[in-house]
Amino acid sequence: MSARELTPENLREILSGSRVLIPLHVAPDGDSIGSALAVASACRHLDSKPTVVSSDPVPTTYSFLPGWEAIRRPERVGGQFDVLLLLDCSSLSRIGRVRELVDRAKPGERPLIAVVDHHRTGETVGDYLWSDAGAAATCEMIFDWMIDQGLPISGGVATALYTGIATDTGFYAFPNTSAGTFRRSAQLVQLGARPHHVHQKVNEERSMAEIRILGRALEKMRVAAGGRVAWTEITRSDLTDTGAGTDDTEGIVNHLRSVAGTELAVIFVEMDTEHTKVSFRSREYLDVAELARNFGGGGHARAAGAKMSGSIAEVRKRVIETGSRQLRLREAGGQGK
Ligand SMILES: [Mn+2]
Repeated sequence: MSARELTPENLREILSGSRVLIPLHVAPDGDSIGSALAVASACRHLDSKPTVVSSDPVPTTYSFLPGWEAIRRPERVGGQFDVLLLLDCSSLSRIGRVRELVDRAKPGERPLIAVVDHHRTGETVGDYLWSDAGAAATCEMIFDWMIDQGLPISGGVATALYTGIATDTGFYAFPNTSAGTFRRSAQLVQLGARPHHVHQKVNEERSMAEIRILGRALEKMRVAAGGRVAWTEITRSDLTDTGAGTDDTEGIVNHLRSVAGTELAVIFVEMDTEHTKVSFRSREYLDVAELARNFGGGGHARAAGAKMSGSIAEVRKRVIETGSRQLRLREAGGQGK
């Protein structure tokens, strides 16, 4: 089944008067949360009933966003839905346990699935798809849609959209940052987003545990492929020792990439004895979305991830070997630096 193109008018029409289920993706980030809260607000102006739901705990970092407290866990959501709106992801495997809410719908009562995403992935589900790999964030797409459709953007919604754009661009530092990113952000500031406030909340209110796990990860950092690969690993005992949770490990990988000479940075986080979470970053030329797809994951060219089966030691061996090989191939191809 191939999805039909989702136009701004379609999206309005689909949402209007509907019961809309809006899942965050697993390991929700600022873009996932920001876009979901903005669409939920738009839904209220379209006489529809939105439910924002998250399979994973929603990071408290984002609790300053209005509507954060209303995000529900799947076990607290019941009833029927007319529409399932996937934001910032395009496959049911990315919404964790929310999938069960969709799967249990009786035949004929299956919700319509619409997708709004800026990731480059081969695999997509849905009846309607709006995909724009050129957008820096899903929040950029939602902002454009709300403006196009004349939907009101309150100060709270502007803050949510601004936060998604700021976090997905590394606060306007990643290569996806464009003039359009700044233009939209400027409009969002005029509508009430406060850049300093968002930066403080997202980047300057870390817990002691988060700083301790960062220290542990940096201490354990190793290099491979003559220094072009930097990697580290976090085991369950590292988490226990520092009092950190797995969401405290988000962002550590960016520190690894900052080492001069590094093209590929990788962090391995032990979920349990048989599952390992892997995050990838690259600096200039290695397509880590492609690398992550080898392991069942995905993402962007410079930032991607995968959840893999296998002990941390097995996964590390496979990933470092494949990553180093892809780096060599890329460089032998003459398209390197
Ligand atoms: Mn995003």
